[in-house]
Amino acid sequence: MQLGRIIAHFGRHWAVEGEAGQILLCHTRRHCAPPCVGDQVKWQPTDPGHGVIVEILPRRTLLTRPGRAGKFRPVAANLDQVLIVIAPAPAYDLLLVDQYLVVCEQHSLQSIILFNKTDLLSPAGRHHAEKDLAPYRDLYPLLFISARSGEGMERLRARLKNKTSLFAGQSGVGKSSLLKRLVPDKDIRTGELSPGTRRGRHTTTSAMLFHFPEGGDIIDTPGVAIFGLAGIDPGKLAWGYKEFRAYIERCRFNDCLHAGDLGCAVKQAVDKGEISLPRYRRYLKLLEKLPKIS
Ligand SMILES: Nc1nc2c(ncn2[C@@H]2O[C@H](COP(=O)(O)OP(=O)(O)OP(=O)(O)O)[C@@H](O)[C@H]2O)c(=O)[nH]1
Ligand SMILES: [Mg+2]
Ligand SMILES: [Zn+2]
Repeated sequence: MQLGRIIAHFGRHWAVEGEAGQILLCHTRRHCAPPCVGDQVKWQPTDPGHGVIVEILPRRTLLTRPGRAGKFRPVAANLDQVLIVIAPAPAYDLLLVDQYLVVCEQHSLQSIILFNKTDLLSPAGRHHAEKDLAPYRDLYPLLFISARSGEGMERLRARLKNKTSLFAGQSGVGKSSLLKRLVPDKDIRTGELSPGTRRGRHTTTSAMLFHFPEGGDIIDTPGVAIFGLAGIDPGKLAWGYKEFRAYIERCRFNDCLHAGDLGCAVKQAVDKGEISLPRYRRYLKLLEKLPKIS
Protein backbone atom coordinates (compact mmCIF):
# COMPACT_ATOMS: atom_id res chain seq x y z
CA MET A 1 0.00 0.00 0.00
CA GLN A 2 1.35 3.45 -0.93
CA LEU A 3 0.42 7.04 -0.17
CA GLY A 4 -0.53 9.62 -2.79
CA ARG A 5 -2.46 12.76 -3.53
CA ILE A 6 -5.32 13.22 -5.99
CA ILE A 7 -4.43 15.89 -8.52
CA ALA A 8 -7.20 15.53 -11.09
CA HIS A 9 -10.47 13.81 -11.80
CA PHE A 10 -11.60 12.46 -15.17
CA GLY A 11 -15.02 10.78 -15.13
CA ARG A 12 -14.47 7.50 -13.33
CA HIS A 13 -10.73 7.90 -12.97
CA TRP A 14 -8.50 9.97 -10.75
CA ALA A 15 -4.91 11.02 -11.34
CA VAL A 16 -2.89 10.21 -8.24
CA GLU A 17 0.56 11.62 -7.60
CA GLY A 18 2.61 9.04 -5.72
CA GLU A 19 5.27 9.86 -3.17
CA ALA A 20 8.03 9.54 -5.75
CA GLY A 21 6.26 12.11 -7.95
CA GLN A 22 4.98 9.49 -10.40
CA ILE A 23 1.44 9.97 -11.77
CA LEU A 24 -0.97 7.05 -11.89
CA LEU A 25 -4.41 6.72 -13.35
CA CYS A 26 -6.54 5.15 -10.63
CA HIS A 27 -10.03 3.86 -10.16
CA THR A 28 -11.80 3.29 -6.87
CA ARG A 29 -13.08 0.11 -5.34
CA ARG A 30 -16.79 -0.41 -5.74
CA HIS A 31 -18.74 1.08 -2.77
CA CYS A 32 -15.82 3.35 -1.96
CA ALA A 33 -16.96 6.94 -1.27
CA PRO A 34 -15.83 9.23 -4.12
CA PRO A 35 -12.48 10.94 -3.62
CA CYS A 36 -11.75 14.44 -4.92
CA VAL A 37 -8.85 16.68 -5.87
CA GLY A 38 -6.63 17.39 -2.88
CA ASP A 39 -7.37 14.10 -1.15
CA GLN A 40 -4.57 12.12 0.45
CA VAL A 41 -5.15 8.50 -0.39
CA LYS A 42 -3.73 5.02 -0.02
CA TRP A 43 -3.44 3.22 -3.32
CA GLN A 44 -2.15 -0.04 -4.76
CA PRO A 45 -0.54 -0.56 -8.15
CA THR A 46 -2.42 -2.64 -10.73
CA ASP A 47 -1.13 -2.45 -14.32
CA PRO A 48 1.91 -0.26 -15.15
CA GLY A 49 0.84 3.37 -14.76
CA HIS A 50 -2.42 2.32 -13.12
CA GLY A 51 -3.67 1.71 -9.64
CA VAL A 52 -6.64 1.43 -7.36
CA ILE A 53 -7.52 3.83 -4.54
CA VAL A 54 -8.22 1.81 -1.43
CA GLU A 55 -8.63 4.47 1.24
CA ILE A 56 -9.21 8.22 1.57
CA LEU A 57 -7.30 9.62 4.54
CA PRO A 58 -9.15 11.96 6.93
CA ARG A 59 -9.76 15.41 5.40
CA ARG A 60 -8.77 18.65 7.09
CA THR A 61 -11.42 20.57 5.16
CA LEU A 62 -13.89 19.57 2.47
CA LEU A 63 -15.63 21.75 -0.08
CA THR A 64 -18.80 20.09 -1.35
CA ARG A 65 -21.47 20.99 -3.83
CA PRO A 66 -25.09 19.94 -4.01
CA GLY A 67 -25.57 16.91 -6.21
CA ARG A 68 -28.51 14.75 -7.15
CA ALA A 69 -31.19 13.60 -4.70
CA GLY A 70 -30.20 16.00 -1.93
CA LYS A 71 -26.72 14.50 -1.72
CA PHE A 72 -23.46 16.43 -1.58
CA ARG A 73 -20.52 15.74 -3.84
CA PRO A 74 -16.96 16.46 -2.81
CA VAL A 75 -15.24 19.16 -4.89
CA ALA A 76 -11.85 19.65 -3.24
CA ALA A 77 -10.30 18.45 0.00
CA ASN A 78 -7.69 19.79 2.39
CA LEU A 79 -7.97 23.37 1.14
CA ASP A 80 -6.75 26.34 3.15
CA GLN A 81 -8.24 29.10 1.08
CA VAL A 82 -10.41 29.98 -1.88
CA LEU A 83 -9.37 32.69 -4.32
CA ILE A 84 -12.50 34.38 -5.62
CA VAL A 85 -11.57 35.94 -8.95
CA ILE A 86 -13.56 38.75 -10.53
CA ALA A 87 -12.73 41.11 -13.40
CA PRO A 88 -14.10 44.06 -15.35
CA ALA A 89 -14.83 41.64 -18.24
CA PRO A 90 -16.86 39.53 -17.93
CA ALA A 91 -18.65 42.06 -15.74
CA TYR A 92 -18.44 41.24 -12.06
CA ASP A 93 -21.45 40.25 -10.05
CA LEU A 94 -21.13 40.96 -6.33
CA LEU A 95 -24.14 38.77 -5.56
CA LEU A 96 -22.11 35.88 -6.89
CA VAL A 97 -19.11 37.00 -4.82
CA ASP A 98 -21.29 37.02 -1.68
CA GLN A 99 -22.58 33.58 -2.61
CA TYR A 100 -19.01 32.23 -2.82
CA LEU A 101 -18.13 33.90 0.47
CA VAL A 102 -21.13 32.38 2.24
CA VAL A 103 -20.22 28.91 0.97
CA CYS A 104 -16.60 29.38 2.09
CA GLU A 105 -17.71 30.55 5.55
CA GLN A 106 -19.95 27.50 5.78
CA HIS A 107 -16.95 25.25 5.08
CA SER A 108 -14.58 27.24 7.35
CA LEU A 109 -12.38 28.19 4.41
CA GLN A 110 -10.52 31.48 4.19
CA SER A 111 -11.43 33.62 1.19
CA ILE A 112 -9.32 36.07 -0.77
CA ILE A 113 -10.91 38.35 -3.36
CA LEU A 114 -8.84 38.92 -6.48
CA PHE A 115 -9.86 41.69 -8.85
CA ASN A 116 -8.04 40.65 -12.04
CA LYS A 117 -7.48 42.47 -15.36
CA THR A 118 -6.79 45.86 -13.77
CA ASP A 119 -4.96 46.66 -17.03
CA LEU A 120 -8.41 47.04 -18.66
CA LEU A 121 -9.57 49.72 -16.21
CA SER A 122 -9.49 53.43 -16.93
CA PRO A 123 -8.64 55.58 -13.88
CA ALA A 124 -12.37 56.32 -13.49
CA GLY A 125 -13.23 52.63 -13.86
CA ARG A 126 -10.66 51.75 -11.23
CA HIS A 127 -12.08 54.31 -8.85
CA HIS A 128 -15.56 52.92 -9.40
CA ALA A 129 -14.42 49.32 -8.80
CA GLU A 130 -12.55 50.25 -5.63
CA LYS A 131 -15.66 51.97 -4.31
CA ASP A 132 -17.85 48.98 -5.15
CA LEU A 133 -15.49 46.65 -3.33
CA ALA A 134 -14.79 48.89 -0.35
CA PRO A 135 -17.20 46.98 1.97
CA TYR A 136 -15.00 43.90 1.60
CA ARG A 137 -11.75 45.62 2.57
CA ASP A 138 -12.21 45.13 6.31
CA LEU A 139 -13.58 41.63 5.90
CA TYR A 140 -11.30 39.76 3.50
CA PRO A 141 -7.95 40.24 1.82
CA LEU A 142 -8.64 42.07 -1.45
CA LEU A 143 -5.98 42.34 -4.15
CA PHE A 144 -6.12 44.29 -7.40
CA ILE A 145 -4.06 42.29 -9.85
CA SER A 146 -3.43 41.67 -13.52
CA ALA A 147 -2.24 38.44 -15.10
CA ARG A 148 -1.31 40.57 -18.11
CA SER A 149 0.59 43.50 -16.61
CA GLY A 150 1.75 41.61 -13.53
CA GLU A 151 0.27 44.11 -11.08
CA GLY A 152 -0.08 42.64 -7.60
CA MET A 153 1.46 39.29 -8.49
CA GLU A 154 4.11 39.47 -5.77
CA ARG A 155 1.51 40.12 -3.09
CA LEU A 156 -0.54 37.24 -4.47
CA ARG A 157 2.50 34.92 -4.42
CA ALA A 158 3.08 35.75 -0.77
CA ARG A 159 -0.52 34.79 0.00
CA LEU A 160 -0.22 31.44 -1.78
CA LYS A 161 3.04 30.25 -0.28
CA ASN A 162 2.71 26.97 1.62
CA LYS A 163 -1.07 26.99 1.34
CA THR A 164 -3.50 24.88 -0.67
CA SER A 165 -5.62 27.34 -2.64
CA LEU A 166 -8.50 26.94 -5.06
CA PHE A 167 -9.45 29.33 -7.85
CA ALA A 168 -13.15 30.11 -8.14
CA GLY A 169 -14.95 32.59 -10.37
CA GLN A 170 -16.98 32.97 -13.54
CA SER A 171 -15.69 31.59 -16.81
CA GLY A 172 -13.30 34.03 -18.49
CA VAL A 173 -12.17 36.04 -15.45
CA GLY A 174 -8.62 34.76 -15.91
CA LYS A 175 -8.17 31.96 -13.36
CA SER A 176 -6.07 29.81 -15.69
CA SER A 177 -4.14 32.85 -16.94
CA LEU A 178 -3.17 33.69 -13.35
CA LEU A 179 -2.17 30.10 -12.78
CA LYS A 180 0.02 30.19 -15.88
CA ARG A 181 1.93 33.09 -14.42
CA LEU A 182 2.26 31.43 -11.04
CA VAL A 183 3.23 27.98 -12.33
CA PRO A 184 5.17 28.94 -15.45
CA ASP A 185 6.35 25.68 -16.97
CA LYS A 186 2.93 24.03 -17.15
CA ASP A 187 0.82 23.61 -20.25
CA ILE A 188 -2.37 25.31 -19.05
CA ARG A 189 -5.18 26.17 -21.47
CA THR A 190 -6.85 29.58 -21.45
CA GLY A 191 -9.61 30.87 -23.72
CA GLU A 192 -10.64 34.14 -25.30
CA LEU A 193 -13.97 35.71 -24.30
CA SER A 194 -16.74 35.34 -26.88
CA PRO A 195 -16.64 38.49 -29.00
CA GLY A 196 -20.42 39.03 -28.88
CA THR A 197 -21.34 38.41 -25.28
CA ARG A 198 -17.95 39.10 -23.68
CA ARG A 199 -18.39 35.97 -21.63
CA GLY A 200 -15.98 33.14 -21.00
CA ARG A 201 -16.08 29.89 -22.96
CA HIS A 202 -15.69 27.41 -20.10
CA THR A 203 -12.18 26.51 -21.16
CA THR A 204 -11.21 24.69 -17.97
CA THR A 205 -13.40 21.61 -17.70
CA SER A 206 -12.26 19.87 -14.52
CA ALA A 207 -10.53 20.67 -11.25
CA MET A 208 -6.77 20.11 -11.36
CA LEU A 209 -4.03 20.58 -8.78
CA PHE A 210 -0.68 22.24 -9.54
CA HIS A 211 2.36 22.72 -7.32
CA PHE A 212 3.36 26.28 -6.59
CA PRO A 213 7.15 26.57 -7.07
CA GLU A 214 7.55 28.53 -3.81
CA GLY A 215 5.69 25.78 -1.87
CA GLY A 216 1.99 24.98 -1.64
CA ASP A 217 -0.58 23.94 -4.22
CA ILE A 218 -3.14 25.67 -6.41
CA ILE A 219 -6.28 24.06 -7.79
CA ASP A 220 -7.72 25.44 -11.02
CA THR A 221 -11.44 24.84 -11.52
CA PRO A 222 -14.16 25.40 -14.11
CA GLY A 223 -15.48 28.07 -11.75
CA VAL A 224 -19.08 28.75 -11.00
CA ALA A 225 -20.55 25.28 -11.28
CA ILE A 226 -18.87 24.10 -8.12
CA PHE A 227 -20.51 26.54 -5.70
CA GLY A 228 -24.17 26.10 -4.91
CA LEU A 229 -26.22 27.61 -2.14
CA ALA A 230 -28.51 24.61 -1.99
CA GLY A 231 -28.35 23.01 1.40
CA ILE A 232 -27.83 26.27 3.22
CA ASP A 233 -30.50 26.72 5.85
CA PRO A 234 -32.09 30.21 5.58
CA GLY A 235 -31.50 30.64 9.32
CA LYS A 236 -27.76 30.14 8.76
CA LEU A 237 -27.32 32.43 5.76
CA ALA A 238 -26.70 35.54 7.88
CA TRP A 239 -23.81 33.78 9.62
CA GLY A 240 -22.11 33.56 6.22
CA TYR A 241 -22.09 37.38 6.20
CA LYS A 242 -19.37 37.58 8.79
CA GLU A 243 -19.84 41.23 9.75
CA PHE A 244 -23.44 40.37 10.77
CA ARG A 245 -22.34 37.86 13.40
CA ALA A 246 -21.74 40.30 16.22
CA TYR A 247 -25.32 41.60 15.83
CA ILE A 248 -27.21 38.35 15.24
CA GLU A 249 -27.33 37.46 18.95
CA ARG A 250 -28.80 40.84 19.79
CA CYS A 251 -31.88 40.46 17.59
CA ARG A 252 -35.07 40.27 19.64
CA PHE A 253 -36.10 36.87 18.25
CA ASN A 254 -33.63 34.07 17.95
CA ASP A 255 -35.20 32.90 14.68
CA CYS A 256 -34.80 36.40 13.21
CA LEU A 257 -34.12 36.29 9.46
CA HIS A 258 -33.04 39.97 9.52
CA ALA A 259 -35.53 40.75 6.76
CA GLY A 260 -37.68 43.38 8.41
CA ASP A 261 -38.28 41.36 11.59
CA LEU A 262 -39.16 43.31 14.71
CA GLY A 263 -36.21 44.31 16.91
CA CYS A 264 -33.59 43.19 14.37
CA ALA A 265 -30.11 44.28 15.48
CA VAL A 266 -28.67 43.57 12.03
CA LYS A 267 -31.09 45.97 10.37
CA GLN A 268 -30.36 48.58 13.06
CA ALA A 269 -26.65 48.24 12.34
CA VAL A 270 -27.38 48.79 8.64
CA ASP A 271 -29.38 51.91 9.48
CA LYS A 272 -26.52 53.22 11.61
CA GLY A 273 -24.04 52.58 8.81
CA GLU A 274 -22.18 49.90 10.77
CA ILE A 275 -23.05 47.28 8.14
CA SER A 276 -22.78 48.09 4.44
CA LEU A 277 -26.19 48.67 2.84
CA PRO A 278 -25.28 47.01 -0.49
CA ARG A 279 -24.06 43.90 1.37
CA TYR A 280 -27.30 43.82 3.37
CA ARG A 281 -29.36 44.19 0.19
CA ARG A 282 -27.51 41.30 -1.38
CA TYR A 283 -28.16 39.26 1.77
CA LEU A 284 -31.90 39.85 1.29
CA LYS A 285 -31.61 38.80 -2.35
CA LEU A 286 -29.82 35.57 -1.48
CA LEU A 287 -32.35 34.87 1.26
CA GLU A 288 -35.10 35.21 -1.32
CA LYS A 289 -33.23 32.89 -3.72
CA LEU A 290 -32.61 30.18 -1.13
CA PRO A 291 -35.87 28.21 -0.97
CA LYS A 292 -36.04 28.07 -4.74
CA ILE A 293 -32.66 26.50 -5.22
CA SER A 294 -32.46 24.16 -2.26
N1 LIG B 1 -6.55 42.18 -20.37
C1 LIG B 1 -6.43 41.09 -19.61
N2 LIG B 1 -6.89 39.92 -20.07
C2 LIG B 1 -6.75 38.82 -19.28
C3 LIG B 1 -6.13 38.89 -18.01
N3 LIG B 1 -6.16 37.65 -17.46
C4 LIG B 1 -6.77 36.85 -18.37
N4 LIG B 1 -7.13 37.54 -19.47
C5 LIG B 1 -7.82 37.03 -20.67
O1 LIG B 1 -9.10 36.57 -20.32
C6 LIG B 1 -9.49 35.46 -21.14
C7 LIG B 1 -9.96 34.30 -20.27
O2 LIG B 1 -8.88 33.82 -19.50
P1 LIG B 1 -8.84 32.37 -18.83
O3 LIG B 1 -7.61 32.33 -18.01
O4 LIG B 1 -9.03 31.30 -19.82
O5 LIG B 1 -10.13 32.43 -17.88
P2 LIG B 1 -10.69 31.33 -16.87
O6 LIG B 1 -11.17 32.07 -15.67
O7 LIG B 1 -9.67 30.28 -16.63
O8 LIG B 1 -11.95 30.75 -17.64
P3 LIG B 1 -12.60 29.27 -17.59
O9 LIG B 1 -11.53 28.26 -17.64
O10 LIG B 1 -13.50 29.24 -18.79
O11 LIG B 1 -13.40 29.19 -16.29
C8 LIG B 1 -8.26 35.16 -22.00
O12 LIG B 1 -8.43 35.76 -23.26
C9 LIG B 1 -7.12 35.82 -21.25
O13 LIG B 1 -6.06 36.19 -22.07
C10 LIG B 1 -5.63 40.17 -17.56
O14 LIG B 1 -5.08 40.33 -16.47
N5 LIG B 1 -5.82 41.22 -18.41
MG1 LIG C 1 -9.70 28.25 -16.90
ZN1 LIG D 1 -32.19 40.18 12.96
